Amino acid sequence: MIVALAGGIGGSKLLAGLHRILDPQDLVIIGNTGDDIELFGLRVCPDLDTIAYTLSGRINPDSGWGLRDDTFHCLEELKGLGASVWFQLGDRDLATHLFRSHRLQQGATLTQATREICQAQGLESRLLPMTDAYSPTWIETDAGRLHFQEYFVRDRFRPQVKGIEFGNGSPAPSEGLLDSIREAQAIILCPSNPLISIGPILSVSGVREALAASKAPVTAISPIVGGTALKGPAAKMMAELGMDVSASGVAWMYRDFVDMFILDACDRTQGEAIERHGMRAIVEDTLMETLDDKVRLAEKALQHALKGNR
Ligand code: FO1
Repeated sequence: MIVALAGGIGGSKLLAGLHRILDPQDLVIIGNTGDDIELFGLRVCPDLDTIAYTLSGRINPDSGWGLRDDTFHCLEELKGLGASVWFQLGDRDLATHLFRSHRLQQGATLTQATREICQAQGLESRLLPMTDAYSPTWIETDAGRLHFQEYFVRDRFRPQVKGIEFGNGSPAPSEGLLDSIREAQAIILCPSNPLISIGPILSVSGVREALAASKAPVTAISPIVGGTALKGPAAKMMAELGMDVSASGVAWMYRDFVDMFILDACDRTQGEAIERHGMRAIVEDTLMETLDDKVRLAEKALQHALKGNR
C-alpha cells in the first residue's frame, strides 16, 4: 500500500500519475481539509473534491478545481438575493456539497461521506480526510485574521502573511489514518504547498510522529522550483514569513521525518544543503504539464520510494 499526502491542485497532478501506474486499490490518499469552508449552510471541502474529481476524470481542466462544463445559475440567483458570492460554487458541484452536508447532518463522519462520494464516482483508491473535525486554517495578515479561503480566493492572496493558525490546534486524526501510515510500504508527500496544504495534515495529532516512526521510507517532492512556486502562493507566503524560499527551505520543514527529497534539476546545486538536513537529495525533472509528465514523475517517485530505506 502506498500512502500519499496531498493538498488540492498541485498534489492532484502527482496523484493522477500515481493513480495511473498503481493498482488504484493500493493507493491511500490523505487529503488536506484545512481549506474547508462552510458556505450557505454547506460544508465545502475543496481539496478532497479536487482530488476526487481529478482521479475520476471529471475535473475542470482549465481551473484545476470544480467540475468540467459546470454552470453557475444557483450562484447568480444567490447574488440576486444579495448574498456575497466570491466563492464560485458550480451547479453540479453543489450536489457534492449538498450530499456531504446532508450526510454529516445525519451523523455520518466526513470519512464516511467522503468514501460514499468517491465510490459514487467509481474511485477505488481510498481518500481519507486528515480529520473528521471541521478545522479550517486561519491566516494572520496585515488585513486581519482571515479564513484560508478568504485569503486565497476572495483576497487573491494579496494580504501580507504574518502567521498561520491550524484550526483546532491539533485535531484528532480521521478513522484509519494513523493505521494507514503505520502499514504503508512507502509514503509520498506530493508537491503541495508545505505551509497550507501539507502543514495542516502535519498538525493533526500523531501524524508527524507516525511519519517519523513509520517503517516505510518517506519521500517528498519539492513544490518550489527555481525559487518560486509553479502555481499558488507558496513562495510569497514563505518569503513573508522570513523562510528560505527554495527546495532546501521546504526540505528543512520536513527534516524530522523525510528520508528522500526530490528536487528539480534546475535546483541541483541545493543537493548538498538538503543532505545536511538529514535526507537523501534526488534530482529529477519535476515539471508536470502533460499526463505523460505526471506518470513519469510518479514512476520516478515510486521507484525511489520503494528502493529507499529509513
Ligand atoms: N478557487 C478559486 O480561485 N476561486 C473560486 O471561486 C474557487 C471555488 C471553488 C469551489 C469548489 C472547489 O472545490 C474549489 C474551489 N476553488 C476556487 C479552489 C480552492 O479554493 C483552492 O484551490 C484550494 O482550496 C487550495 O488548495
